[in-house]
Parts: sequence; C-alpha cells; structure tokens
Amino acid sequence: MRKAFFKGLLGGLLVLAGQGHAGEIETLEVKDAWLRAAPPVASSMAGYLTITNAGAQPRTVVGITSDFAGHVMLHETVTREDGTRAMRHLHRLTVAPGETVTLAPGGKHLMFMDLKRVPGEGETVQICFDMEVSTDCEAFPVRKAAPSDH
Ligand SMILES: [Cu+2]
Repeated sequence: MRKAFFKGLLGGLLVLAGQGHAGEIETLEVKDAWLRAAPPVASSMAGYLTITNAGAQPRTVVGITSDFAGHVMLHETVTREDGTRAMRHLHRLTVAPGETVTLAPGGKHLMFMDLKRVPGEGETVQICFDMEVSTDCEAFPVRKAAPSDH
C-alpha cells in the first residue's frame, strides 16, 4: 500500500524533495543521485548515484534513458596496466539482494551521450531506468560536485 502510494507520487515527490534527494526504483533505493555540470558545448555528461537493493530478488538495470540525451551508457573507469585510464562499457547492472552499488567519480558512472541540450547547474532532470519488468524515473540535480563535497 505504502509502496503504491509512493510510486504514484514519485515524480512530484522527488522534485519537491530537492536537495535531500532519496528515491526508490522498485525495490532499489537510490541515494545521492547527481549529474556533473558541464560546459554548454559539452557532448557528454556523467551521472552518479548509489543504489541499494532492499528487496529479496536481484534487480538488473538493462537500459537508461533521458530526454536530453540521445543515448545513455553505463561505464566503468578502469586503470590499464600502463597506468592510463579508460572507460569500459557495461551492458547491464545487476544489484543483488542486500547489495549496494555506488556509481561515483573514478568508478562506475552513467554517461549521457549525443546531448540534445546540456542541462544547466541547478536544474533537475529525470533519468529513467529500464529494469526489464518495469521502468522507473529518478530526479537528478545538476551540480558542480558530489552531494557530499560541500
Ligand atoms: Cu564514461
């Protein structure tokens, strides 16, 4: 009951929640979602969040969409043997029951490509996660630094 109520109001609630952002994707709890502010000429932007699976079933994110990007990828920054860094494309992200996955600078992140426009700092954008069985959207504020950095 509570869950249905929450889901029905998800969009509005998250917008109202503003800074103290916390949400829920099915049984996934989302914290510290943000998009790194980029110059107006940027061709891509990175996004971050922490996902905890509070449910009893594994949950898999198979796709991500947003209205300002033509294409969204899951990336992982890896360090090669020669010390240089590269980005690896992850096709899906499975979160086991009880597991917390952190997407943060230097590690896993969302990569928004083919930008139709570059959302500005202070703006909040909706990012939608395709979980195979359902799609749920989360509000991501655009910021210069991680929520914990201030
Ligand atoms: Cu990337």
